Order: sequence, then C-alpha cells, then structure tokens
Amino acid sequence: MIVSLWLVPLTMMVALVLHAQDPNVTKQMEKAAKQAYQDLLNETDKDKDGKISKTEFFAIWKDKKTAEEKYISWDMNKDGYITETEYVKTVKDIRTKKK
Ligand SMILES: [Ca+2]
Ligand SMILES: [Ca+2]
Repeated sequence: MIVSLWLVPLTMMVALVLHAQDPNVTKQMEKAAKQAYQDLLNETDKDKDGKISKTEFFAIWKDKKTAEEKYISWDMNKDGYITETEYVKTVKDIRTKKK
C-alpha cells in the first residue's frame, strides 16, 4: 500500500533490521529511503517531473486532514513540492526523533 511508504518506508525498516550493527547504517538508510522515494514517484508523480506536488500528495490520501498534517512535515522548504532530498531527510529525522 503506497500510503504506508509515507509513514515508515518498508524498505527502510528492512535495511535497519539487516544493517543494525553496521557502522554505515546511515548510508544504508539513505539508500533505502531513496529507493522508497522512487517507488513513491512511480505511484504518485502523475506529471513525471520527478517531484511530488501538493496535489499529487493529496491524491493518495482519503483523509484530507491527515494529508495536510503529513504534507506540512514533508515539504520542509514550503515550495509546494516534496523532493527526494526532503523525503530522505524527513525519514532520517523520524528515526532519530522516535516520538
Ligand atoms: Ca510531479
Ligand atoms: Ca519542498
């Protein structure tokens, strides 16, 4: 399910489990996050510009209130697009913060 990739990317969880003892775990995570972003683009990037716009992001959420909340945390520089860089960085932040 594509929405789950926006919560905790599965490929990243796998990387964490497989490489938990690896000092290069951050690098592995980055790789996994980039892979997850590519998967997201395949499903979400309708105009194929390599970025996910607000409209494209909202299209995958049934609950628009949740979409708005998520969108705010992903689009870090507020330019209206979620880029690969932002995705990777947010994913890393989620891991370090661990609410
Ligand atoms: Ca797009
Ligand atoms: Ca942005």
